[in-house]
Amino acid sequence: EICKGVNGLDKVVLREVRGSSAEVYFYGGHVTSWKNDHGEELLFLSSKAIFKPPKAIRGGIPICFPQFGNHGNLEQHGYARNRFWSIDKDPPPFSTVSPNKAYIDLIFKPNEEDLKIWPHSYEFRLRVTLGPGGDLMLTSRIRNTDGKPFSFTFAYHTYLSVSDISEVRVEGLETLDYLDNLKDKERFTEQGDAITFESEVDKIYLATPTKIAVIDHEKKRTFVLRKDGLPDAVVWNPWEKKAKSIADFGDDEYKHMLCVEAAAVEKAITLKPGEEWKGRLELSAVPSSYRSGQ
Ligand code: TA6
Repeated sequence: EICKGVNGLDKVVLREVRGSSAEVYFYGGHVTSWKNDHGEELLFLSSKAIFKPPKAIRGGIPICFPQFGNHGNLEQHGYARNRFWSIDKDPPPFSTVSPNKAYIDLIFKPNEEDLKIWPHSYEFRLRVTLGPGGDLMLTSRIRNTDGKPFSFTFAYHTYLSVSDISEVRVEGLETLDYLDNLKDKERFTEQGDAITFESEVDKIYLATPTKIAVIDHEKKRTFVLRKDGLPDAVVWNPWEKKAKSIADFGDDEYKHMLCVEAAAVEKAITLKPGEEWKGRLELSAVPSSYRSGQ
């Protein structure tokens, strides 16, 4: 249902019969909550998140579009997360939704101000779906409604909630190449076993598999990210010093979050007039008996 969220900003609450839920703010098309059927919050949201446009909400799943990062002429991560979206009343047929799922269709189109900073017109449709088992799915469809081609980079900047970052392991990115954002985007190759965390990490993994597992040892919980149309994956934890320098990040909150972001960064996506791109992210949280190899 549609209701008032923080600071009176409108949000949509999706509920699923077995008790799982999700919340999406019209501001930014921003998922800020995803709870399992025990009511446990699975996404990280900073206690200092500022729900006040034009500042992006710190946590949940910010949408980075039309640019990921700051290597372009736009502000960091583009502007889709800093705009108000609306309900998409006549979405083109989606092939992927069965009736027993709770979902909302949002749409964003640039206004003349937006066109001044990024001179391309498009329609960005976002469907957020809560599946029968409590899985959370985000499907973005971006159509070029301009007279000329354009290119963009993209990320679902997902903040996962973890009990203790030093007890978290990521499987699925072993041996892959990555660009290290902390070393001027220099290219390296990841070592051969699961990734663990003991300091700041800001890496853009390239040509990643469709499935990535994030294992929270303490909670005996594994997040499984499945993605489509998004070849890269960004892994970010600011650690203590960087977190302290971010105003809307609580001092020790870095211990309880990990960003694993399904993204298209290394190679920008180009759309010809009339063409549409689709980028899907599916999140599930399963008991840790799960092995990513399955
Ligand atoms: O996704 C990692 C990253 O690019 C980091 O470099 C850090 O800047 C993070 O995004 C947060 O960016 P934001 O603009 O949301 O503060």
